[in-house]
Amino acid sequence: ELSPKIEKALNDQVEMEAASSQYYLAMASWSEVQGYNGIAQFLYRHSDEERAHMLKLLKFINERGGHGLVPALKEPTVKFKNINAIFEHVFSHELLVSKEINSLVDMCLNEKDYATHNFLQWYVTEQIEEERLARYILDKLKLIGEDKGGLYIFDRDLATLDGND
Ligand code: OFO
Repeated sequence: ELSPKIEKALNDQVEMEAASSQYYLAMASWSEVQGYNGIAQFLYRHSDEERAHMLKLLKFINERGGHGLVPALKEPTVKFKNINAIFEHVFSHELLVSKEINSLVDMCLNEKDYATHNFLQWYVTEQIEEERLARYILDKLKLIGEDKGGLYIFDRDLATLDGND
């Protein structure tokens, strides 16, 4: 059984994942409108992944005798300066998510909730991957600099880039 404290913390994380999904969706839509179709595809996929992260949490809460709550969400940022700004945003957002996951893990240990602690290991691993991917993309953008041809190729490559690259 989940303690009310852990249930509340997990529901807060449901909200964070749902908000992440919305952020990525807004970035995807902006990129598509600007003509960056490959980047948009990458971000649409990422938005779906965040929704999956949210669902996994919500179902776990229910399985453990709690109630997974569907949160109200604020409108995300919908306009961006450029592609670099998008991926800097992605990176700092993922660092924030990692921090939240870590404090959840910490709370589970303090509360001796080993079942939830075990469940959260999936998210710990996922965040390593998310940070790595965001860093990889920022490094590529640094290499590209102001080179328009480079950005064109980057956009094309992102259409098929996934977590395993
Ligand atoms: Fe981006 O990993 Fe969930 O939030």
